[in-house]
Amino acid sequence: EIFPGDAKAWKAAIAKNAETLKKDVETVEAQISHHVHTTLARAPFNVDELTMYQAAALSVRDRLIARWNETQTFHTQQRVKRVYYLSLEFLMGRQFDNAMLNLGVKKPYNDGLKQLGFNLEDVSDSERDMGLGNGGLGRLAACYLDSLATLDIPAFGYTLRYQQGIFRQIINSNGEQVEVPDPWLENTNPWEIPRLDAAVEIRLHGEATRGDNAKGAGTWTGGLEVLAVPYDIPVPGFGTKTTNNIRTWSARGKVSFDLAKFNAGDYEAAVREAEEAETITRVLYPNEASLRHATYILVQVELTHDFEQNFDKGKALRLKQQYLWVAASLHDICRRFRKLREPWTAFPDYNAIQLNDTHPTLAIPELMRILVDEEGQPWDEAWDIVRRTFGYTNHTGAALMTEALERWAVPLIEWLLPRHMQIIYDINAFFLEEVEKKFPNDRARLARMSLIEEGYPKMVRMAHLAVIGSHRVNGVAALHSRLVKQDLFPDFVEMFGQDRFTNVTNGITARRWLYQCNPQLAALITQALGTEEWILDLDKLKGLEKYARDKKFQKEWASIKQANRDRLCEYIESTTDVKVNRKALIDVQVKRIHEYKRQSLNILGVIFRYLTLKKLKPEERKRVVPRLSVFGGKAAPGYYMANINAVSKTINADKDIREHLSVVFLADYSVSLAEIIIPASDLSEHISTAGTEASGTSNMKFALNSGLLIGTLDGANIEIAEAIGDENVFFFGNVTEDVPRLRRAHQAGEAQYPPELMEVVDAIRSGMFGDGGVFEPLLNTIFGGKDYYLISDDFTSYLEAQRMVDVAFVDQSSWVEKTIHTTARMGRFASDRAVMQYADEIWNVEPVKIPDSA
Ligand code: B1N
Repeated sequence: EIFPGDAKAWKAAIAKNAETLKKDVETVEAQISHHVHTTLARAPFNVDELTMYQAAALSVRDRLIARWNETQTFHTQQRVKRVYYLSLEFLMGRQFDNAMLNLGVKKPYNDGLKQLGFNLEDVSDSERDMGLGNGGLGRLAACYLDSLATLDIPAFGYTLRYQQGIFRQIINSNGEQVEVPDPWLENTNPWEIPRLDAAVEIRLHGEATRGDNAKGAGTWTGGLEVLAVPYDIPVPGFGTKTTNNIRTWSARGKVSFDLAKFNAGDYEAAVREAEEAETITRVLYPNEASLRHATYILVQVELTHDFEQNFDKGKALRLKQQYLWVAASLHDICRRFRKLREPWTAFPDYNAIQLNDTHPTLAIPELMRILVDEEGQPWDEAWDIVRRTFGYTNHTGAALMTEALERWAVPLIEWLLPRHMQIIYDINAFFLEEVEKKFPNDRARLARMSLIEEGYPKMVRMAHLAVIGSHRVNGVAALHSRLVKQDLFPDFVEMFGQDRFTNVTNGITARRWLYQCNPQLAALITQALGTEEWILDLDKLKGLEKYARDKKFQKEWASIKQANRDRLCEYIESTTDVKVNRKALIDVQVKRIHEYKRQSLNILGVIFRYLTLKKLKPEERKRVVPRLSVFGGKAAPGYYMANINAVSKTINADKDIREHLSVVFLADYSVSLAEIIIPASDLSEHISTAGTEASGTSNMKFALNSGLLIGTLDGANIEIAEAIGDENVFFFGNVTEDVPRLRRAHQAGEAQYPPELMEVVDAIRSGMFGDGGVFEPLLNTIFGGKDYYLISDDFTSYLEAQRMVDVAFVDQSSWVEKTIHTTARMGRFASDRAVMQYADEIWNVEPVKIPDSA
């Protein structure tokens, strides 16, 4: 037994306490009122919805923690192998509704709150999104954590606890984006448990030495020590006891913990140092592209060792973030491993670490440093342990690759992490020896494969380090994984063989993205299938196929879509000044705003539709399917996007057209806004230039919620169409293989611009949408002699695909049939499937059921 003191007393106390976790309404009410009165110190007359949310959330948290404790205790006792998912972003959204559903307590909370005079939905609306991510990559991490817990796989997520998550987006009166800070921690966060006692010391800068032989132990001393403080977020599985953990690290100055060193003279310097440390986790980087650009600023500065002066500060801070996170996480993992008292060669039998893109690649030299310098392991054995431990997922769209791959300046790494730079050089030297052995006298190949890119300054290619330090590299959709091998790492495929590279197509959790966000549709599905099993086995949706042509079922299906549409329209009317036609086809494009995703193609298409409608007589217009175009998404700060709002302003103000076409831009797209938009969509746009969107995951969410897709042959669109049938997807545009030829044609000045596009451009230039200047940046990307993303090449086929949508929508019964088939065939895009594939093919881990008695 593991209890201190009297085990019998402990067990009785635990049993007594367990009564406070019972699921009946009375217990729930008692627990809520306990938190209102005690934890939050409020009297009943002084209770508002926010207080009620906090109290209810804290009582749900109590339930989570109880399960979390049982899970962690059992995992430790059973010495299980754990998965560690290292992701710089976890875009969790709201937790309250999700936690209640996964725990199976939504009904008593609903009833309990009602009896206490509150409405569950209004109370839920007080929760702020946990916005610790930018977009697809961060949300994927959140879906995977949900699946890992649901599948009973022991797992930890590791990330940073940013004080400011992704910025809040406001649209000003010029239609431009204004970024304002996201104060998500302002009301305190009931979902996290601070572990102030478990802080980890992290060294930065300092001096390093190499060992006395090429593979010997080195040292790293001096420099600055900062603290990483863990805050844990429990992640409950659906319908299972397993409750995994996301450990988020918060940077702190060390001085405030070390008063002895604190003499009066040093006070200000000490405070400044603490400030500097805390800056590390102050804010989430809102995009990668601006960082890439910053890489080149260094080329122009004179190189001295005073990097705080000369190096781009933002850039250095990002590297500090990456290192603090990786070092704290590995420290944690190694501490847990040491308790097992196993030899280090057994490390990969207990730990699988997944690198979510190259952001955590410093984990590779850091684990080498721990093994060789601190644990005295021989270099070659350490390298073998490292490779067996890590897996690397690449998320980079192929056509962007060369510029989008992460690289760090050697002088910057030398300045911040001198020992790691030595280790990287040594890894590189031994690696290039191997390459030379296998491909003798091939200098060009050595230069291509080297971890170091020559230049001024030299750069470390993080993707190469991630590839050689992992036993498996995967892309995130079939097409993307093929391009990763062909275009990105062909030399590494030759070196290590095909088997080192694989595909795991992304997936989404049906708990959040159907069961939670679309309760009416979920209820109809359960009723039709006679069971809720589909929530855990999404392939069961296949059973809906037999109702696809059933008129009564179609009617119920369509009326749920209408209810979801109404809800979105109410949201639009309450947050914008646009009045919308409730019968309009809702055509949505919501995702990060980025040139390669081509919101521009969509908006130019909207203008073409407008011009076409203007040419029709009123009675002819009535025969055209009415449309509501919805846009949403955050842009990188400084990226110009006001043109969407300029178009919407003109169109929505046109009384003749209003009923047939309206355009809205919804500000501040987020996970919780997605939960309103996605169930309401009839059509969604996934229209990136072929070969640029690694996968996309919102395409899966829309299809699962019975929306049809218009898209290019890119990312996961291809596999979705394979699953649900080509006849149910509106494909258009050039394919990946065409892209290089078309780009060359633009560069050679041989490209043709279609007349429909010229008509749209003429309308813009006429001032129809206000000052044409708003559109100049957009038009320059198309006509400036490159059209890199091939807007002009895909425009005609895009319009044709949109015409097909109109034709299909007119026949409502056949449209609804398509949407039923779509939902029914989406099973393979469950994150449960994706996670099982990682577990079998990359991590080699097994589910561990937490027993009831644990
Ligand atoms: O990852 C998603 C994919 O579905 C998307 O297609 C892909 O664009 C996205 C640096 C990224 N790739 N790279 C990033 C995010 C933040 C950052 O700082 C890169 N995100 C993606 C999931 O696989």
